[in-house]
Amino acid sequence: MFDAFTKVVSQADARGAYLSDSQLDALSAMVAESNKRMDAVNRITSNASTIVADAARSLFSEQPGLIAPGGNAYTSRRMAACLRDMEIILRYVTYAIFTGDASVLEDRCLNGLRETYLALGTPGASVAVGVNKMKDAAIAIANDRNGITPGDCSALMSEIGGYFDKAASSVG
Ligand code: PEB
Repeated sequence: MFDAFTKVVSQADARGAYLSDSQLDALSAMVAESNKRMDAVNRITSNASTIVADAARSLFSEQPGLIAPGGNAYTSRRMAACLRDMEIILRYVTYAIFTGDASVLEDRCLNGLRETYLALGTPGASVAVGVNKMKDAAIAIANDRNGITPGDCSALMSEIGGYFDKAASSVG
């Protein structure tokens, strides 16, 4: 598991090189902007259950077969597993945002997830739709300009979007 700093150290060490100017510049820009990152993590974390529940409701209304008899989210046990999975994915996305690196998400959550869903008969494409809905909700919450001094959050928002995209494409 890397964060933005250890990732760069590992890359430099693999070349036996000192940290390059561009690596130092990128990390110092990240540090300078880190309040935005922490605010985004805080906002998404404190709205996590709403993000999960709304995304699941919307997924089930678009794909009612999932909660009909025979559907992969039918019966409370499977519904609970489904909500839990979405919560797990969102939690690892918040870790990736916090560390500025996708490796925690990749290694601890997404690695083998497609195969798990194949084995369970869980439709990965539907999970991907749910993840995309969480992405839209999380970005809307993290990028909400109400009540704060608005700054340029575009790079951070696209980074956040990238983590959700990685999760969606690894199962969908
Ligand atoms: C991944 N999900 C399920 C299982 C596992 C995961 C390992 C099997 C064991 C269990 O049931 O608990 N676990 C999960 C995860 C990590 C982990 C992400 C990462 C660290 O450890 N069903 C649907 C929807 C979708 C869904 C499309 C969006 O119809 C999910 C939610 N996952 C779902 C369901 C099950 C499951 C298990 C319904 C139960 C399937 C079953 O038992 O038949």
